Amino acid sequence: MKEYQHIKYRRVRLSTEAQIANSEQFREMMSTRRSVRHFSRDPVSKEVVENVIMTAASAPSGANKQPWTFCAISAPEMKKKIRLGAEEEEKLNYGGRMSDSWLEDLAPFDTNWEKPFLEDAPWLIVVFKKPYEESREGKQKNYYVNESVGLAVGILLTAIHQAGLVTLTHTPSPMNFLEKILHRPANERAFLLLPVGYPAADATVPDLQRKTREEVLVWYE
Ligand code: IYR
Repeated sequence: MKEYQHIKYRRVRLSTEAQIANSEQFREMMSTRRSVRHFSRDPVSKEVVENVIMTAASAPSGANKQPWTFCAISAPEMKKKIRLGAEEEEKLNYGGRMSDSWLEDLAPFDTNWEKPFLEDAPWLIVVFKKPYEESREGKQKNYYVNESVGLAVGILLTAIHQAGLVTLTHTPSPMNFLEKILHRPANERAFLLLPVGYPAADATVPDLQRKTREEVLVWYE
């Protein structure tokens, strides 16, 4: 068995007061995150997009395989293709592929098959998962792929919000049209599509409530 080196890891220890202050401030900041479906066409710097993606790519993953690829798209003709591909699927979803109870659950969000945000947002980030790696030795399976890529996307949402931007976790279904449009290799499967930008001047969000502490948190002290 090959020998692997470990390196020292240290963090500055914060006082309890500083931990409370930091976590409160971060909680407050994150409490203003909302999924947004109405985007401004104002541009967003490529540097910001690179920073939020590389922050996402710092996520932990099964056996550190980092089984993800992030495609960042600003080319208008590509965004148009993606919009048309998504709308084609969504027409079928809203036209009968989704159950009545599903459509009822979606009613508060006022969604339909039309996805103008896929052209309005200055950037689309398409996240791909890699169930396996392909090398000369053959296929090597990755581990906990959905969990790993889900963690990376959680960090991506956080980084986008912290940068003062908005996004939407959009899952046109099925999503395989994205693999074709973006010419992804055989070992990549579309995981999530995120428009990124500023909210439109007249953007609204549904009046939803987050679950309370009593509903989501159980202590065992
Ligand atoms: N994919 C469709 C429907 C949809 C499904 C869920 I679950 C949502 O939370 C929101 C929408 C669409 O994007 O409209």
